[in-house]
Amino acid sequence: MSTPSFTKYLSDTAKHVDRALDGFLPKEKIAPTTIHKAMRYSVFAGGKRLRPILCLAAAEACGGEIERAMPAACAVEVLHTYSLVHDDLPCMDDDDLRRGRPTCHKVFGDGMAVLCGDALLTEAFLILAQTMQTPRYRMDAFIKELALTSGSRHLIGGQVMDLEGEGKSLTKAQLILIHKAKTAALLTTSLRLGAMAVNATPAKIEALTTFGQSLGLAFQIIDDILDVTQSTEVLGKTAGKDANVAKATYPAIVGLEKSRKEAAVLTQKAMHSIAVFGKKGEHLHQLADFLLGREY
Ligand code: GRG
Repeated sequence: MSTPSFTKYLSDTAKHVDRALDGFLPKEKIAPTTIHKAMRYSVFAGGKRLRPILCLAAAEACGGEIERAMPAACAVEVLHTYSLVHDDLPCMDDDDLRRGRPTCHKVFGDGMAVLCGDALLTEAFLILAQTMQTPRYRMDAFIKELALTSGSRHLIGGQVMDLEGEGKSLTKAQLILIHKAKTAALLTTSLRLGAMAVNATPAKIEALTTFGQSLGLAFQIIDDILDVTQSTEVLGKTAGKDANVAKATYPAIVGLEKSRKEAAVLTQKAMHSIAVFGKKGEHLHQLADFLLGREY
């Protein structure tokens, strides 16, 4: 259950991230203006800012100053936005609605949306490169962390498996592999980068990695459930999409009830792995609880 103070924490942190994103991203008036308008249109479309919040909460759990993790927090959100812009293209998931607004290609055209995604991906690394190095983690460690997660081994690899799996009946194990690559990897990296930015010990990074992997899978199972149980208006993206394109989902493979139970078990597992942070990990703990109960 989300308390009023946690709801305020979420909205204050999202606003804090938005101000930082505004500072990092090229202004609309910079030429060529269309691409910068498209980038800002997509980034400021009203996402939950889950990845940056995880990044900042991880820095806090490790006892660090959250401002140190802000470039990493903005970098993961910008990279996430690129993946959404490209995923919505007609040659991918072909969607008209994202974050409650017409998708980038609907407003700016397909060509500009491809370039917008490319520019956001590149911009994410430019933003990440503004992180202050720490005694344990030099700049190459930050860059490698994000590059490994966003490349063909994880994010893009997950999309490849997803595309190739369309219309086929996948096993639960195959679906878990896709969910881990497409979703859990970037959530985990968000946490790891936040911890690295405040010079966390390898043991703390390990605990956050376990947390992210379980939380990420739970998050995607909930996403699959919401796709069948919620309306387009509430989700801000087209509901029932997965079933329409015969995509393998958790509810389709194991049923709704079992999906809910598995998400709850994974969330418990995630919470258990951050017990080592004690009171400092409270926001991470509340986030896991909030994500399990989310309705959009
Ligand atoms: C590189 C094209 C390309 C794809 C990579 C990440 C991805 C694979 C595709 C994006 C679409 C998708 C269904 C991703 C799964 C993760 C997920 C549920 C994303 C939505 O995240 P939220 O709910 O979105 O945090 P907001 O809009 O709130 O930020």
